[in-house]
Amino acid sequence: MSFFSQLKAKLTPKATQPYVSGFKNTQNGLGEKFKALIGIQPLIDESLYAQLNDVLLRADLGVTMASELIKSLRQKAKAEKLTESQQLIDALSQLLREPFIPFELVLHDGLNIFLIVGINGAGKTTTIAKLAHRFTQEGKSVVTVAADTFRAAAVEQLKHWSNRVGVPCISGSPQADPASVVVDGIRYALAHQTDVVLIDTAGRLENKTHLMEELAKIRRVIVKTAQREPDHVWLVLDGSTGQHALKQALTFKETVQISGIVCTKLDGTAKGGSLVAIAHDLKLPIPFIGLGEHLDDLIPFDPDAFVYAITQEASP
Ligand SMILES: Nc1nc2c(ncn2[C@@H]2O[C@H](COP(=O)(O)OP(=O)(O)OP(=O)(O)O)[C@@H](O)[C@H]2O)c(=O)[nH]1
Ligand SMILES: [Mg+2]
Repeated sequence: MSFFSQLKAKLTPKATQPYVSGFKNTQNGLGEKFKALIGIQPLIDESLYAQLNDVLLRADLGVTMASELIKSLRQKAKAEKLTESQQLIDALSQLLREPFIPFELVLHDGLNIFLIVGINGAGKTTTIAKLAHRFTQEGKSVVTVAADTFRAAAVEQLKHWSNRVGVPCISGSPQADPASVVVDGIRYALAHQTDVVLIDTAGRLENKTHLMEELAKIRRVIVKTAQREPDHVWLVLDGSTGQHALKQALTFKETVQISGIVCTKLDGTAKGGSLVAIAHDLKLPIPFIGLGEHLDDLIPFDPDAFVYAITQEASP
């Protein structure tokens, strides 16, 4: 049974719908191109590999990931004695699925602590609003913490979203030490037996050492106040920047022990292929992706639906 047929058998139209519309542009650059190649060149030959490499690069998988995939593809073609281009593309789609680490978000009893980090404008605050909305709908109590104290507007933005969702927002005085606001937030959540605390942090560039150290400090005060590690430290990446996002992520991962990636702004991008490289290089799960600016536009990431959506045109 081909990989495509296995995917199709597993997925429902409801599960694939947001992926098919959200990743339409990525599909145009990937699945559509695969389909065209199969049409022109039904049998595998050397030039097919070069053309596939080209397609992968254009879909923003990055040079390293693309050449690794082509290498694995050659091995697979040899081992399985593949002759038709259709078979090769099917094998490639399977390889695109492999780097994704399974993830299921399970909230435990007691306080679940989420620390959200990332560079300026990646979508941290919006993601927190969307998460607060999701958890509230699941019947959980939520509190947000505005530890982005650099800009008054940042605090206002989180307060505004929290109001809309109907959850309390803990903030400090302007220019307060972000770590002290985090302590207040955790204490509040513990005192009120809240299920989820979502901590928003200021956007920072990964090359600004003192700001990265500040994140490490925030992590330490969480441990001190809550008497345990945060449950989730998620790095929010702007998916529309493709390979750029990946470079930032590596530094964040070293400084604050990131446990997962939320990739935003994937709606409309042609760079969706970068998700494969992100999963492969960072070896971290992708719990959620952002496919729009509304509260409902954060969806749990389903790697099967993703690979289906970006390659479907090439399936027989
Ligand atoms: N299209 C789209 N836009 C998004 C998505 N997520 C966030 N945005 C937009 O991206 C912009 C920046 O989002 P914020 O949530 O303010 O980003 P931030 O990381 O908190 O930014 P700073 O606090 O300045 O570091 C806003 O205009 C959001 O509406 C998404 O999934 N899709
Ligand atoms: Mg923000």
